[in-house]
Amino acid sequence: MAGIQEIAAAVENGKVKLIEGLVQEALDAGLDANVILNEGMIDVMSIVGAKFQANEIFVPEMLVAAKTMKKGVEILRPHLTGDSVGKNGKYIIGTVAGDLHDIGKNLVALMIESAGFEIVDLGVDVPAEKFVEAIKANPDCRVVGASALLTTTMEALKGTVRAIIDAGCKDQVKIMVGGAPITQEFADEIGADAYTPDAGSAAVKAVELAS
Ligand code: B1M
Repeated sequence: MAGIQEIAAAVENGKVKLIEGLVQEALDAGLDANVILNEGMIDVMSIVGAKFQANEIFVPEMLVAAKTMKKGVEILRPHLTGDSVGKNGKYIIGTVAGDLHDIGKNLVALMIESAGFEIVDLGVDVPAEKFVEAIKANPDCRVVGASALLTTTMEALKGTVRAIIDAGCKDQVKIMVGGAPITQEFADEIGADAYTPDAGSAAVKAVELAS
């Protein structure tokens, strides 16, 4: 039976071909999907990041670990989402301009979907104007989320919030921000309505802001 440690090792070492089978085996054996996600995948990405910072691995290894995690999350997806999709309206989400990281953004989207939202995912490297266009094209959307993973893209996050405010969209939507370098202080400084540190708390906050 595949346990958390095998899954964690597969993600860390980028075993893309093995991950789906390992995750399925763990689920079949009764392991909780949230435990697999948190301990077998999210925690491992911190280890991968630390190894990258220490020059023990490089971008290709980081990329293949990310790909492996994404494949694993797809197997977990049906076990993490509920069946109430859309009851809280739409939620627009994207990673800001210049930033290609999407694992965290995708997890936030997954949790928010499971909290009853229909997700409009703009993807990665999203210019501020695209957020504004999407908000205007979806008048039934009441919450928008923007993610930034690099200290260098925190400015783009600031620009995104500014663009949404300047376009007069604040009567329609509340703005949520997040990502590893983001803090409550920064969120307040740039005029966002909410900051949450992780996907679970983002889903709780989204429901609160939509109601
Ligand atoms: Co990059 N990378 N990366 N990377 N990468 C980091 C972020 C880094 C911390 C690694 C390190 O040095 N330790 C570092 C940033 C340093 C800094 O800015 N201070 C870094 C760097 C430097 C880079 C490059 C510049 C490397 C290079 O090319 N020399 C480059 C930049 C590319 C670009 O974006 N322009 C780069 C590239 C990449 C890959 C493409 C190889 C790959 C991304 C693949 C992908 O996402 N599809 C990658 C990866 C995998 C990482 C690490 C290892 C893992 C990121 C991750 O997925 N974490 C990362 C190290 C780390 O995070 N420790 C690192 C797991 C994920 C679940 O967590 O994304 O934080 P996270 O999301 C969390 C919360 O932040 C929060 O909830 C999520 C789930 O709980 N959250 C929100 C996120 N968005 C939210 C939105 C919300 C609310 C909460 O509301 C809307």
